[in-house]
Amino acid sequence: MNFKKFHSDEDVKAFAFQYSSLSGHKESATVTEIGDGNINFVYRVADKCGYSVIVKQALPYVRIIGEGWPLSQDRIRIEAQTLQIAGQYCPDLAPEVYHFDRDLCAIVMEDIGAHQNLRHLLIARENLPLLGRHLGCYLASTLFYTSDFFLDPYAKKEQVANFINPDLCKITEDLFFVDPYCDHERNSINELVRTEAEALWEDSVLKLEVAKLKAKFLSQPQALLHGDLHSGSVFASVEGTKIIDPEFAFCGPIGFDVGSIVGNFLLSYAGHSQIAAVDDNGAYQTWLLQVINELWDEFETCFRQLVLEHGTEPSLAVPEYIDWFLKEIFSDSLGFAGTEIIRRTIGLAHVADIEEIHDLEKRAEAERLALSLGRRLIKSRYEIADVASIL
Ligand code: SR1
Ligand code: MG
Repeated sequence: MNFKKFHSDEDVKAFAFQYSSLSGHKESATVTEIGDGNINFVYRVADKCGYSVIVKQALPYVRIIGEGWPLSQDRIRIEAQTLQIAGQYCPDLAPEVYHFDRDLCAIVMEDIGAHQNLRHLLIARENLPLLGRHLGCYLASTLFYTSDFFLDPYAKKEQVANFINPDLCKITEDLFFVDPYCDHERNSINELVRTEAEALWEDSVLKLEVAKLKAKFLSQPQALLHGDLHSGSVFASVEGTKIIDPEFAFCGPIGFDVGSIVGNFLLSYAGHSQIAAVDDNGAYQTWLLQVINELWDEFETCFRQLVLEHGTEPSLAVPEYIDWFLKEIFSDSLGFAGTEIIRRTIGLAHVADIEEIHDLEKRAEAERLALSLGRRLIKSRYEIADVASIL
């Protein structure tokens, strides 16, 4: 394979110093590889004054697998441009991109070091008072401003073309909608829940609903999605929230982004159902549900307001249409949340919220809850009228 790779810390430093405000001698700067994701290489470069930036490089394969799983490097261009669009509409909620280099397939961006990985925060039962509202606001803004409600029809079609992302979409198409519904070799199934997994493979009503959701994913370019909005793509603190890592971005169904993150809160809920070390009488689980409630409420209110105040397409700004549209998005979100929950429980990529339960029987209980929640969300998504009904 012919590609450019940072071969040493010196290469990473040179790139970071050239395209950021790092100062002082390069020699005294430090480079730490901090990537814990599946796909890319991520470094923090810090100068002597304590200022730091993040460098991310995409190689033409999946990091954790190697050259045996090739992947288009165009994903990093897609990530840089998606971050820039998010930065335009919600500057406080996305890291700033300082430079994107097509040749090196690398980005230099703001270090959001004061924030921590949301998945770890949820496992540690941290309360984040602004989280739900921030996520709802991010979703409403990024999805409204990249949809037909706002963009001129020519610009919208250009956007669809610019964010064609076949390799990354194919990962989602397989891992979300195919593997968990059959005995696929990529699946990773706790033997204690094999019977429950097999029950899903036999459930033809469920498979029909999953097919409908997949068809939406394949053919409904409603807006530019983040495309992989799980709790590892969110960094948070008590004061702030940053959404990172949109390399799976493409124009798709809005409910996919909303549902992915809602699914992750419910996975955390399932995990906490079995962690008895801290007996809080379910208070943390109640907080997780409250976050989902706030997220949806903020998303709905904000999206509606954006359509009414900034919508450019009069035929879509009809109040009854907006009501209908948001109802559809709600049902889609529940369905996609269900697919995220199921694929993270018996598919390839599991989540620490459940995987870190060391007692195998307890882990299996959490997995059973996740599978039944996921199944119910997918099958009953049109009967669930509002967030209160899920809660
Ligand atoms: C091989 S990629 C597995 C998962 O990691 C990414 O973050 C996406 O969620 C993908 O499905
Ligand atoms: Mg990622």
